[in-house]
Amino acid sequence: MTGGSVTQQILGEHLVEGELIAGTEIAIRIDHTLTQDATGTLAYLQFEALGLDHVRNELALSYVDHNMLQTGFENADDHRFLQSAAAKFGVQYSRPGNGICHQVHLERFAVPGKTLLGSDSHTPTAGGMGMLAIGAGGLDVTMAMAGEPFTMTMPEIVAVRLIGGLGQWVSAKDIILELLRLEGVRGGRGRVFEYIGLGVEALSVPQRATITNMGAELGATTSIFPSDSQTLRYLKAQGRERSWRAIAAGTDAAYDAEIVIDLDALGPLVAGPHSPDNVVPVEQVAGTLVEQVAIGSCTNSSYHDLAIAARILDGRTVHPNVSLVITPGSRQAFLMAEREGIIETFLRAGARILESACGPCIGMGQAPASSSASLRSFNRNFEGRSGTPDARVYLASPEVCATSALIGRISDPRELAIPYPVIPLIPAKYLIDDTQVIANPPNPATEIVRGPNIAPLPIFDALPDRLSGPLLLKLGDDVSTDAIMPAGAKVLPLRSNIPALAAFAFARVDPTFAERAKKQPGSFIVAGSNYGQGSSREHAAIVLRYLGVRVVIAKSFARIHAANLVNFGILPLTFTDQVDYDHLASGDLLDMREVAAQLDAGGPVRLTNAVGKVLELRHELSARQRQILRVGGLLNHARQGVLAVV
Ligand code: MIC
Ligand code: SF4
Repeated sequence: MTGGSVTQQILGEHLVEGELIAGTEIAIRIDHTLTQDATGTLAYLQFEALGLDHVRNELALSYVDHNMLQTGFENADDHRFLQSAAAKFGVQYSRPGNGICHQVHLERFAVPGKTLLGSDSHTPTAGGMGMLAIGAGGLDVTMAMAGEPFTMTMPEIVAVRLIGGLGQWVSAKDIILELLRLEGVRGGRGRVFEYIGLGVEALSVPQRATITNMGAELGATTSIFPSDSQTLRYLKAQGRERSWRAIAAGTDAAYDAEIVIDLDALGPLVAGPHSPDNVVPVEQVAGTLVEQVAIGSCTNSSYHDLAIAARILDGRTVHPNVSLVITPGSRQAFLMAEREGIIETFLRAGARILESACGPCIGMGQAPASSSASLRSFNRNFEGRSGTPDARVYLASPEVCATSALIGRISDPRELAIPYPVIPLIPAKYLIDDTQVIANPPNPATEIVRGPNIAPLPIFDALPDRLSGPLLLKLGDDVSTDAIMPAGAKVLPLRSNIPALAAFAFARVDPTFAERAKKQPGSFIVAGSNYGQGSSREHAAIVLRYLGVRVVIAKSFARIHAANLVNFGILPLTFTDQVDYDHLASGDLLDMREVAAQLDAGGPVRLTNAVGKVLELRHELSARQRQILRVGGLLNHARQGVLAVV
């Protein structure tokens, strides 16, 4: 068969501009969009600001799954805002309680061969279905809903060849943890991971989705599996076989690199604090006391994940010092678990069952006890993300989590004195009930309902020709967006109120930051490699811009965050010579002249530091991005008549 890799085939079918040459700018047509509530409010405020009366892409979904703890009016107001915006613009609305966006999209909407752009970094989950699914900032998703193509740098395509088969007690989570061990959190920058080889065939769609989901932690543009008989089986079980088409890499498929993982040789793995790539075999951390175990999140909360955990817990009770919390990934998984006695098993074992939502994964409740260890089947363990600054969070498969909950220490499930539970990877038929998704034909007459916490979008000015100001903060490598703009139960309710949210920028890194920034507009930030890794939250760019930050200089940037900086008019620059990082210190006054001309010239961008030394920096901005920056951001750019479809 010819046709190139799966990635190339789907990109080729959706290509609007450019060529599929790695490192060059391409634009692709987007079929599906998804937003979640924590990024969705801004996305729909921005859509409203474009002045369009309905979404233009094939299928737009608005999920509510993050901001679910209603300790004040803010989150409920946001839900009401989202529901009314969805009704007005013709967006389907998945109600709170219906499940985590990625899990529900996989179950009920994902289609092999189509493209999906989502305002959440784990959007590539749908790659488990052979869909080309990419995470992006909310404004990029807004533009896709406006029918605009999505512009990105064509990634390299890396083949991940799976050979052999998973042994007992070894799970899909261990495959992606192994890749994180091999490649690290920067290993996926500018790359797509495409899974090939005989080891792929035995993996079910939910297993594949665990792998593509956590590909986000590699910093990858996306991850994808072929669409094959497993995909058909899954779609049939979801009553959606009509959405199936076969997509396989052609015999001529050429990849930029290949990584081989021998599944026979894999054992259970654990990522230790505070990074998803801090991966070791379970034996190395076995014995670590855990006070909390959490099974859930968009990585590992499928029906099968719940079923296997229940079989391990069946007839036993969790260790008295362990709080076991379970968040089923979707209402479908929850209902099936309830119907089949899985929920009863959990309850009898002493588990605490939460609603179908992100919950503890984003610090929306269930913050662990001070300086304790929490073991989670989730995808991220950045410092402080759990809501407890000194908690140590470990990541592992549902099998390791359930076993450890019984023993009270991180434990190897292979040492359990029970036979390996054999459970079909997917049921013959899933329980189908789409009543909690409101299909909205566009109704421009609908009034959008706004609560008092929904603030107007800030208005940003154009890029001045001289940028001079203080270096406010100098940071190290791998700074996550959780460090830039924390989430959690206290801060997330402010997501639709940028002035209030801005007070928390870098709060865990430097509590004086927001106040200092406000007083010194035109400021700079300096960071090491992979600045802005992790989430897609554009708030991590908007609040900085709101506080007057104009330039971020880093050794390198994470893809989504770099795009978000441009979208909100912050200039991302990199060091030509990495030692120049050492020539900059917090408090330095920096000066950059003739900014637009320097950017357009394409050569080094010169900046003078505190002692008059000229540093040569670089940018990787396309002509389109320079134009966006010049006018102060993508929203200004779109409103100035560049939007093709209006
Ligand atoms: C996350 O896992 O960090 C989030 C919360 O889902 C984010 C989105 C957000 O910050 O709202 C993500 O992954 O993009
Ligand atoms: Fe939600 Fe956590 Fe998944 Fe983010 S990683 S979408 S917070 S479950």
